[in-house]
Amino acid sequence: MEQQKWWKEAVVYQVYWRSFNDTTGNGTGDLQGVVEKLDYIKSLGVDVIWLNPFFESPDKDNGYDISNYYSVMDKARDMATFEHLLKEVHKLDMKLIMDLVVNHTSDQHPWFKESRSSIDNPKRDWYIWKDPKEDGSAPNNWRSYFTPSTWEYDDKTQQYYFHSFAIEQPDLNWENPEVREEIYKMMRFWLDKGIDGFRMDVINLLAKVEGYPDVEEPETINYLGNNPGIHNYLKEMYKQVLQHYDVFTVGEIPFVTPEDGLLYVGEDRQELNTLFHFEVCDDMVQMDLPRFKEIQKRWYEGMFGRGTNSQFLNNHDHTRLVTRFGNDNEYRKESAKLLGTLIHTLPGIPYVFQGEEIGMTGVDFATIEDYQDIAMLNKYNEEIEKGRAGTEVLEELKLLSRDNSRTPMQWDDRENAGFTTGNPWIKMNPNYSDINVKQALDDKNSIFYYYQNMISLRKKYKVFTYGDYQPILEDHPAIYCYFREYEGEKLLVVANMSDEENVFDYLVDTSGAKLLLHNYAVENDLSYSKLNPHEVRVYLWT
Ligand code: TEU
Repeated sequence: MEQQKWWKEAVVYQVYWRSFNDTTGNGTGDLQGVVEKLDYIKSLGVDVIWLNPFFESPDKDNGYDISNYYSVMDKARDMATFEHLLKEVHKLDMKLIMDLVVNHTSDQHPWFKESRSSIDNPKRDWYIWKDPKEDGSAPNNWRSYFTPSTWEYDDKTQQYYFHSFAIEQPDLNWENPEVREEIYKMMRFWLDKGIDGFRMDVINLLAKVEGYPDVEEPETINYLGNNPGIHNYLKEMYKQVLQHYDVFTVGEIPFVTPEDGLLYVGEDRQELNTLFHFEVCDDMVQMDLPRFKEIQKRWYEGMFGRGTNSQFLNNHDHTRLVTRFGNDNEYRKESAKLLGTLIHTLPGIPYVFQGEEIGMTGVDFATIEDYQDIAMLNKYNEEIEKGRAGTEVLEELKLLSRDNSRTPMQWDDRENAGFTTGNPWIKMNPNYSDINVKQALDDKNSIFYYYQNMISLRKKYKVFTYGDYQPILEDHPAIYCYFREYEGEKLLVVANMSDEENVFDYLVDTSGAKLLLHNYAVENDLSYSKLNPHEVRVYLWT
């Protein structure tokens, strides 16, 4: 019988604070802005807030380039405000997890400044330095997430340093025990302040491929992570830090199969509690239902009862779900409710990205100048340097641009949607006059109230959390349908993921069941009935 844990029954709300609520008028959200919206977050029924990085940083990659782990970025405000936020979160009986970004630091971090100052500096080995090849070129042909090469040459010491992301984000050398001890000390500093856990940034990139050999296909970048030695580091981190606190950890774990995934979160592994895998968000550009079903089934079979998965379809790196995986136009509300229902009824811990609960959409800025994300701008420049036309490259990069989910939160229809009285750090999505929290709270049929009700049902019935997973109509190209069962509770989820009507050609007696959730008025019995475009229904037998 699966062990019950508080975090297994949690629903997590992700707050990208710089785009959430600005209380100073400087155009960037801040931690005080989160404090002022805690009642709103609480009213949704969520349990845990995941706060993106707010540490001191030159902000080249929106805080994922940290220059001081012990202080709060001015834009976010200060340590006192963070401590106040944490206290207020706990007062509302919620929990707060923060981002742990320890695969790399900023190149402005004093550790790196020391490391690059000279070959024999005591901190040289805190980062990864290699000599050039005989012809002066980079040590190997690896590509990084954000640049054509993972290597940046340093004129002063005539060596290359390694970076899995931007050149401003040099990777720490986790082989060095001093580095690991320093990170564990930092983790204890924040845990002793009372935080409830960590979302761990690309945590399976810490171990590198021995010898850094050239690879056949640099474009895949999967050589960056899931390498031998990673589990030694995570076991040590658990032993040295995590086991001493009642905390929740979720690892961002790219490039893994369910079997690999279990090595990170298996209940007997003493490493992490849960993970984000990226078979959907990294590898499936738009909704491909047969593939989505296959991924969900394989991860369920690979993990169920032994490790805990997560369910998400967007975050600060991945385009808003209704735009990428649904229909953000004529069926925006229905589609948003349907996709939300999948996230909250499929096996795993559900994540809500700020604005998802009101059906915010991706954005279509006119020019490259409107985009801010270093990953997109780097890719744009790389393609331009190849001689390609700007307009063509821009169109190509728009759908998956990370800025799609980073436009400011839409609170109401005032100027700048009530996000700021200043000039927003990134342009607003012009549809905020129609799509905003005020409008959603005034509409009893809104996506907000659907999410609120769904989350309360998830709290009431344990089958949502601990139920098994029995897919049916597995070959249907447009209808996604599955049962979940747990201790006498049985759920049936039926979703028509198409702009067209589809017939539910399957016999199921729903007479004894309760219709828990639906996004259309239901006039007919389910069996062999016509489902409307993007219609979803959830039935429960007890
Ligand atoms: O993201 C890593 C990243 O690039 C994700 O977009 C990707 O989907 C995932 O790793 C699977 O490959 C993290 C942060 O979320 C992102 O914002 C940072 O830019 C990046 O790490 C570097 O810290």
